[in-house]
Amino acid sequence: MLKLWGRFSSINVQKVAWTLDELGLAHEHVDAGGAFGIVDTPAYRALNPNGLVPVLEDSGFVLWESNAIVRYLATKHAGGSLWPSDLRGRADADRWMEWQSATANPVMRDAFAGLIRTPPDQRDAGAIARSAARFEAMAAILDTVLAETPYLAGEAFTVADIPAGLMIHRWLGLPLDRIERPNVLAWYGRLKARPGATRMLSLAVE
Ligand SMILES: N[C@@H](CCC(=O)N[C@@H](CS)C(=O)NCC(=O)O)C(=O)O
Repeated sequence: MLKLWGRFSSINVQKVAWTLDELGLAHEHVDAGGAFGIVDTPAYRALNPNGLVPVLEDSGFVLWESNAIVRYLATKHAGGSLWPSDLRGRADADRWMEWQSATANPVMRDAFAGLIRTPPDQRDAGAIARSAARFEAMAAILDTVLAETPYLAGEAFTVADIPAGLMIHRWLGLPLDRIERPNVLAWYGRLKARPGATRMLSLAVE
């Protein structure tokens, strides 16, 4: 039986939940992290010594690191489609997952944390504005790629689209002015139309 640990306000937990939904995999879910706590208990630390979410359990096999979990699930249950089987297609999809977590998402962090998780009187307007301005360059990269292909790694939906799709969902939910990105918006519309995306792409940005 699959068991997912982690609060849905975490984009890293959302990646795993969307993948589970996409693959139609029944699973147990336990809210953990943030206000839910749990992550500092010895039992949780035995699962993930980092005390972070998400964690996936698969019949005794324990895995943390959201991208690794997504790749594990996609390989086990959708090898060849969500996780392409040809080397270059797979590397292309993998690249977008790493780009989202290592390059693009950190750029948005100050805008997100400032606007969503910080009381108005404690916000650093300069840091929010700088972060939002820098993220426009990330959105522009997506818009350029998506002018050429309907999905990030080509003609078909793959694991590449999940982290970046969630990041854009978050970006579109921030109360700020954005440069219009028609190709990003069209792609986001395609993602939202997927039954597997409904639950995670309907979440409020919090
Ligand atoms: N690289 C890790 C990062 C995990 C991470 O930083 N998780 C955050 C939420 S996004 C967390 O657990 N924060 C502490 C908490 O929620 O209590 C991954 O992708 O799984």
